[in-house]
Amino acid sequence: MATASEGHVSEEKFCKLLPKVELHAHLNGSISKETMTKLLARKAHLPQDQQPDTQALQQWTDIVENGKAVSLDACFQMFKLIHQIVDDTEAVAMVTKDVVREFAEDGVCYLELRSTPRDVPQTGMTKRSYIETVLKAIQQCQDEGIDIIVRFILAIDRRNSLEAAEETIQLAEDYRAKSGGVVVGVDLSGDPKVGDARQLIPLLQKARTAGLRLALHIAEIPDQEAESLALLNIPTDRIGHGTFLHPEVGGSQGLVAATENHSIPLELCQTSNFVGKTVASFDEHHFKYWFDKGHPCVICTDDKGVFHTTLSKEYHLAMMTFDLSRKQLWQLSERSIDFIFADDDVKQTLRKHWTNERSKLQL
Ligand code: 6MZ
Repeated sequence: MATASEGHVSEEKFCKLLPKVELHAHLNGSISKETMTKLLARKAHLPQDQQPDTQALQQWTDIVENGKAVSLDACFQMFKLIHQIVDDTEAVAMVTKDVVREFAEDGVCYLELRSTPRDVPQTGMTKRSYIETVLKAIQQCQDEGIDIIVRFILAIDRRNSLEAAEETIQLAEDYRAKSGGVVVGVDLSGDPKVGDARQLIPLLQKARTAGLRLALHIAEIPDQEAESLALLNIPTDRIGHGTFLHPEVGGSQGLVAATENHSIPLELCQTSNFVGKTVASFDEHHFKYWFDKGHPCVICTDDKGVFHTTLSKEYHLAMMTFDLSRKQLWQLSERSIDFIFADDDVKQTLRKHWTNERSKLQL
């Protein structure tokens, strides 16, 4: 795990040295520029009409690097493009190892990666080989001494069928046992404009009863009151985004009450929401609403590659936007340990590490 050095350091450096927990990171959204270059090189031999749209990738990168907002629809176009490039187990292995290493280099001590298992018949990749490749890559990172604890969440894409969701949950149950607890839960994500997640509720309840934890995207866009309420009341174990839960942005007191009654932590991704244009400016981010209430908030990246961010940058952004002290950032990162899906032994290990690091940061 990253070790803090002593002395007076800049706020940026402090955020990097701060031991951190990342709970909302989509594998294929987290691909760095360096890894993307390697992935594109693997496709260079293809005939022109089968080449990935590098121009679209470049345009996106230019816009996001300049700090501009785009749209949520454009984000989903990017994922489509990335999936065309990450289409075999060799690519999945490379991506997983690079992403884990990069989070570790950013001072992340515990990472929950989530990803949607995919079949690609042309390359022979199956959902099972996809999952096994990710698990093997995580193990290899550990064998190589990369100092980070990693857990894996299988994602359901809301675009896909009920049968596909059922299969993912079955796979999660299966690999939870086979992986010795590395697979910890199920995510529900994908384009929030597509489908109605209420049809998935019996399946999600069954998954939870089987011991899987739920990290569900809820209220990422406005006007989803009934769906959001139903997902909150399963209850979900964590909320992805929750941008439109509170009344000030068109949510409702009922949604806030459900979130508070079940004490459900929110995974908050500032840059993602700004670039996706679901929040108009950083200071209007719903972090403030929930943080001011003292409600559990976890700062996360969402898609560090697509949104050109890091977890350190997200902490720094919160610090600057909401005028948080170093001590408050510390408390945010330390409290995040309470909301991880790994077992109590891992929580104890992390808490000890935080205690050891604290004095080095002069807090
Ligand atoms: C909803 C998102 C997302 O699964 O192939 N994903 N779903 N909202 C978001 N906010 C921007 N960002 C990423 O990673 C890419 C997939 O994660 C989900 C989408 O389903 C996307 O296709 P994996 O590793």
